[in-house]
Amino acid sequence: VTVDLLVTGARFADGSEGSVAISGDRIVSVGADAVDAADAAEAAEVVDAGGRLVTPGLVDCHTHLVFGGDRAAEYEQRLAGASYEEIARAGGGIMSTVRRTRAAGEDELHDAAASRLAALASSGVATVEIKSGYGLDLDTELAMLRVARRLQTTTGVRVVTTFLGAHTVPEEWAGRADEYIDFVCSTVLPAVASEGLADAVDVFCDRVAFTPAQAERVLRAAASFGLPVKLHADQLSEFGATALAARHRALSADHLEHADEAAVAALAGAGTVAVLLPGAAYMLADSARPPVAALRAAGVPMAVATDANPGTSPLLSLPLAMHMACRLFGLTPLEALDGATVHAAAALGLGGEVGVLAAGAAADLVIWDAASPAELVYWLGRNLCHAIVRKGSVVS
Ligand code: DI6
Ligand code: FE
Repeated sequence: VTVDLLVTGARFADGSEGSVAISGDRIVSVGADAVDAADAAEAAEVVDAGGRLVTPGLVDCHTHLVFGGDRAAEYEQRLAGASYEEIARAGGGIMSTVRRTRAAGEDELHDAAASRLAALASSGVATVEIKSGYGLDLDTELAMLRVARRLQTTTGVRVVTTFLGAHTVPEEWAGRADEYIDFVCSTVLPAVASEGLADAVDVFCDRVAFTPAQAERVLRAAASFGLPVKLHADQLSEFGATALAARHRALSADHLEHADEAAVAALAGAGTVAVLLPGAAYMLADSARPPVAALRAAGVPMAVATDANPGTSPLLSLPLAMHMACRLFGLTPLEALDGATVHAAAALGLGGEVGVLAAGAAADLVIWDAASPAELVYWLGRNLCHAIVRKGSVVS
């Protein structure tokens, strides 16, 4: 094979050393004997990592990056003691972002999201999932997903899209949640599916949003279009959502601050990834914690994501989310790194394609100004990316 890019002097997360050989946009070999001397001599470009930690490009498997406006004023109210749920019930919260998103043009949505995505990418993210859910009408939900798709072309970050039409009951459907679910299932989702705008479908299943019965209707509709599902599950209260995700063999069940042990066992049996979102627990100053010890004991893969959104997690650094997953939720540094790479890829149905350093995988990697996963999650608010390779090219 022709080696287009050879990264030498790499230290891997397990402490071993070696190189990564890349041909085109694919990794061709990894490790101590990544390439034979002849191929290495002919490599078009060689980058010496100098003993630095080299990991797969990070995968942020849960974000809401496309939205209008921001919620800094609400955050100020929360700092003064108002609760997230009080603000939401008074017409703020998700609905206030919905109003701003509906009022914004597609270009405006794109430009604001592109700047946030640039920040996330500079933190080491090569693959990002982006949800809709701030449109909650046909036109704006489609617009959000089109913007998300366009971001892949304009930023070079791989984008996976998720339809979250069931994020909250919009004000024009107040008191008619079941009818709104009908509309999502029979009008919006079919349009999303026929335009190929979503790679998966998600529902916010919690006491401020939709019941398990309502969520289940959306999950069934998604399955009828062949789309995989995931759930915002048991974030604010134990609501049966984690168990529902397992029953539907969801790709992931996300949040889980209030998930119980029986639900954890169900996740293990279903092969569903638990996505931990410490940024939201931090911003909400919520003391509830996902059942990490039970997840670990049951062998449920744990991903870590930013949940980047204007209300509960305006977090644009995945390494900072990894730091929080360790400090707040008790993950080990290696678990946090696996959570932002291999398990995050699985949560998107992209296992083997991204989030791993292995022959055949996408040639996305990060060279860190750190020697170990521990050092990566130790620094706070310092960008440790030394170099980023995406699709086989050094981008910074
Ligand atoms: N859970 C969350 O943390 C976000 N969405 C969700 O379903 C919050 C979204 C927001 O407040 O804008
Ligand atoms: Fe979320």
